Amino acid sequence: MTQNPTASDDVVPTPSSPAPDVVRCAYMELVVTDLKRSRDFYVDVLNLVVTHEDDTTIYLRSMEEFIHHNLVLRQGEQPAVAVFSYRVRSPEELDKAVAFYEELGCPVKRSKDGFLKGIGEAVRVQDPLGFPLEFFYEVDHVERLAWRYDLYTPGALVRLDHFNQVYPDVPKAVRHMEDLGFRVTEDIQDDEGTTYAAWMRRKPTVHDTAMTGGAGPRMHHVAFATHEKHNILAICDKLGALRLSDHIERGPGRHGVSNAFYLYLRDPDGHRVEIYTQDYYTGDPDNPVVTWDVHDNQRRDWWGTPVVPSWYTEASTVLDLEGNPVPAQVRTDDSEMEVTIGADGFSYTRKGDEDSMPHWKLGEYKLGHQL
Ligand code: XXG
Ligand code: FE2
Ligand code: CA
Repeated sequence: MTQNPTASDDVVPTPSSPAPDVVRCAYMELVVTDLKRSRDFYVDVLNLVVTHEDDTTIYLRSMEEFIHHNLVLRQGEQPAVAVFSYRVRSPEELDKAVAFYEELGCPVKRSKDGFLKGIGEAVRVQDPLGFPLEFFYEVDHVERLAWRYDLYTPGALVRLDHFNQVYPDVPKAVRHMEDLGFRVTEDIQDDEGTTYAAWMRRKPTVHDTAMTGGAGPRMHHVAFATHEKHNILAICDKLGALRLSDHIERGPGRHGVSNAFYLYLRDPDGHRVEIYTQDYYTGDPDNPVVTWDVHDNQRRDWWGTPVVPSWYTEASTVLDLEGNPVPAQVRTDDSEMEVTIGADGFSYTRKGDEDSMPHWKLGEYKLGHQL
């Protein structure tokens, strides 16, 4: 890892070219090291639907998706993320994407036939933060399985909900994503003005992507939505029944941020997948931003359940447009884990009563910290 020069005075310039009109996060392309094992996890355990597969690549979708895929698994040597892909509002938006990123001096590739099966003309860039992004409009439509209750399983995944990215300088990343047309819905800060994480949207939910402070650029997780909380519990029960409970990293629980019910899993390569349900509508132009205090012990879990250290520290490598790993820069601002867990940090349940954390819960934090 290289050292991040200065976290705060480093700003990505705002391009004079208009940003492409992004509709929503559409799919992620994951590099996996054992395609068969990953297929077992995503198809046999999580019941994603196979749109197409060959010896090297599996194209998957959730039950309510009508575009060709919302997750791609590609066989490779090292686990990584090849692309975070966004759908744009019209084919013309691709010209805007090219101009926007070329003005920023970013690597840009455009393909008339698309980079992957099922996707038409597309633009891929390595954005100024180092993340590989794709923009496309044209896409094959496939059967939307929303009415196929004969195929539904108790833990059915219905939509791709969001991405989550790790980056050392969250304000820099947020400012750049705002230039791309994203709006902040929630964030986590402290009284000194340090930002630890931020959630940003294009579609009218809490987010299409979020920035989590940490060594990056890396991919924190990809999240699929279920209809109901009980679907998430069914996934936990199934993992237990299959003696695969070690794939559960955090949860189930209720988030403070986003108000959603959640579960985090790790796939066979360690890629983190969140199962998520019931956040709220954010589409009004004056949707209020919710800012959480980093010391509020209910911000990341509404029930105050401690966040496991791996959730803060581990994330997936991202690739540049040539397929090479992008080196991660360390965060120089305070780390959220350090300011909230253990001897130097603190969390409160009731503000003004900062010593209120019961001793057994503090013990749990410290134990977690040492692991
Ligand atoms: O989607 C999310 C998350 O980014 O995965 C994490 C919503 C909320 C949270 S948090 O852990 O901050 O409650
Ligand atoms: Fe998430
Ligand atoms: Ca809710």
